[in-house]
Amino acid sequence: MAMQWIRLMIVLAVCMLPLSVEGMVRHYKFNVGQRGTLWWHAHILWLRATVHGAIVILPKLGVPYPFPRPHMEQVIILSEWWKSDTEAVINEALKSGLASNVSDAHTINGHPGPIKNCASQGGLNLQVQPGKTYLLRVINAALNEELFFKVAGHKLTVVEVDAAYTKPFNTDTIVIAPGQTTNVLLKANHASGKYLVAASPFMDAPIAVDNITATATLHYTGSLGSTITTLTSLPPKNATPIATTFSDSLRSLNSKKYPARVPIKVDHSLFFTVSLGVNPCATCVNGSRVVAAINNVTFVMPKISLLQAHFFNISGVFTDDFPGKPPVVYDFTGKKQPTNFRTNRGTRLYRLPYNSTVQLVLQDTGMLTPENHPIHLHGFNFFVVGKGQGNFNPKNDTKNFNLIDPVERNTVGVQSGGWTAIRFRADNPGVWFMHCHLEIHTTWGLKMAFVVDNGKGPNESLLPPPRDFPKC
Ligand SMILES: *[C@@H]1O[C@H](CO)[C@@H](O)[C@H](O)[C@H]1NC(C)=O
Ligand SMILES: *[C@@H]1O[C@H](CO)[C@@H](O)[C@H](O)[C@H]1NC(C)=O
Ligand SMILES: *[C@@H]1O[C@H](CO)[C@@H](O)[C@H](O)[C@H]1NC(C)=O
Ligand SMILES: *[C@@H]1O[C@H](CO)[C@@H](O)[C@H](O)[C@H]1NC(C)=O
Ligand SMILES: *[C@@H]1O[C@H](CO)[C@@H](O)[C@H](O)[C@H]1NC(C)=O
Ligand SMILES: *[C@@H]1O[C@H](CO)[C@@H](O)[C@H](O)[C@H]1NC(C)=O
Ligand SMILES: *[C@@H]1O[C@H](CO)[C@@H](O)[C@H](O)[C@H]1NC(C)=O
Ligand SMILES: *[C@@H]1O[C@H](CO)[C@@H](O)[C@H](O)[C@H]1NC(C)=O
Ligand SMILES: [Cu+2]
Repeated sequence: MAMQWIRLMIVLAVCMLPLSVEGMVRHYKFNVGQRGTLWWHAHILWLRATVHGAIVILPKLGVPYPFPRPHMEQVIILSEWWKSDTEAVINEALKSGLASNVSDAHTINGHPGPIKNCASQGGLNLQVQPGKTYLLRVINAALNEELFFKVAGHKLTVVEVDAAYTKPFNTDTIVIAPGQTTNVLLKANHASGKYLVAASPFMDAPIAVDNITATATLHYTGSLGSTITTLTSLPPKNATPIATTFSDSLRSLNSKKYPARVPIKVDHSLFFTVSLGVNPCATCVNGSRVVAAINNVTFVMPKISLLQAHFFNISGVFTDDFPGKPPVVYDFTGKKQPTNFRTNRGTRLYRLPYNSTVQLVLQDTGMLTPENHPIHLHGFNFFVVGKGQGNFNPKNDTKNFNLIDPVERNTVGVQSGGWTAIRFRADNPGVWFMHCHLEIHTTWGLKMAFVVDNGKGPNESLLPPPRDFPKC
């Protein structure tokens, strides 16, 4: 619960930086209810391009991993290199109403690896010993790009995503969206040598991406030669089958010790379309601007925080009438899209009673273009109970939901021209954003929030803000 105010304080601290807080130190206290790899990042403007880092939460002392203990662990943060100030990039895009520029390179732990027109010789050089197993904690911190991640000559065993254990499975390639984390075991099963590590973009819509592959090295101790084993192939950027196979392989561990507590009874059954759109804009290049929306609502950021408005009962900041269904039903993923791409603008939230259960079907549409959207929910983990191509069919698709061992996570890709169904229990009171983790889409309004009411007594209620909470 305290997490709510912590997030808000970080946001406020960042928004006040240019004014007066330079040099100020804040201390945050919170209980950690999870373990695994998570990350922290700025949530206003495009500051998270550089304001981010890993949070590694180890199991309780004496509690082993549910997989063989790795010899060593390594955090791997995938991100982007921008020659321009990212604020200039998004401001330029908002002024023109068009898509933003893409980054200039990708990075692995801050380095792109040797690329054209870049003097950087440094880069991650992961030292390994033959026969040993390593745990890589991979985080995608990029603003706008989903990534493939591979290591030449080695299989990766996925054991955890978004700080939830998975049934282990082997893969050549992991697919990771902004916001997601993936822990993999890597067995150093060669005697010697150097092997290429690579991160390259995944985009299966006709949308520009930064197509520069970031590289690093896996280096067997004592291998002196300069030859490096490269990858025989990198996935093409539109390698949908690789992405689908990867996401279809993910399952909760669902062991006795780590059960998957999937809500079986659903209190709120919601259906949200996830779309791009176009609204008029007199000063924009085309007389219009590209926007994005959930159920045709382009989210408008309020002037004061939603959590403050909720806690202090400040009226006029938001309404709690977010539509639980699309206002117009059509063939969402069909060729024939509405000719009118306009959206409504609003600061509308969906209200949930404490401890109620939610089933949410996220449906991509073909407005402007179908596209993969990594949707992130704050405040809760959810279970991905189903997914598919085309339009969600309640009769046929619900029957095939996995309610036994669906993957548990906090960010899930809604595939291009398809749907994804998630379930969660609203047992964390407060106001919680749900948004596309592609920063450009969030900026365009692809977000909404749930307001979760208090339950009974202090344990089920939102904590008050700390006394020294800065007032904006
Ligand atoms: C975006 O890209 C265009 C074309 O390369 C360039 O002219 C412009 O300066 C870039 N904008 C920013 C903010 O870097
Ligand atoms: C990468 O993108 C640039 C600019 O969009 C394009 O000119 C180039 O051909 C692309 N390269 C590859 C390997 O796809
Ligand atoms: C908007 O303007 C850009 C750049 O001038 C152009 O490429 C694009 O086709 C235009 N889009 C629409 C919907 O008019
Ligand atoms: C806000 O309204 C609720 C419900 O009426 C009330 O219980 C609560 O005390 C109010 N909070 C504040 C800070 O006024
Ligand atoms: C979305 O809302 C706009 C503005 O009210 C309307 O013109 C448009 O038809 C709506 N589109 C859909 C798909 O609901
Ligand atoms: C939430 O609901 C579940 C299922 O109805 C129940 O078992 C659990 O005790 C409830 N939790 C709280 C904190 O009320
Ligand atoms: C649903 O399933 C039934 C029977 O399995 C099948 O006849 C029907 O075509 C399916 N409908 C859709 C929309 O897929
Ligand atoms: C609140 O939680 C604490 C710690 O979990 C527990 O000791 C206490 O009994 C709970 N109080 C109520 C009213 O449930
Ligand atoms: Cu998106």
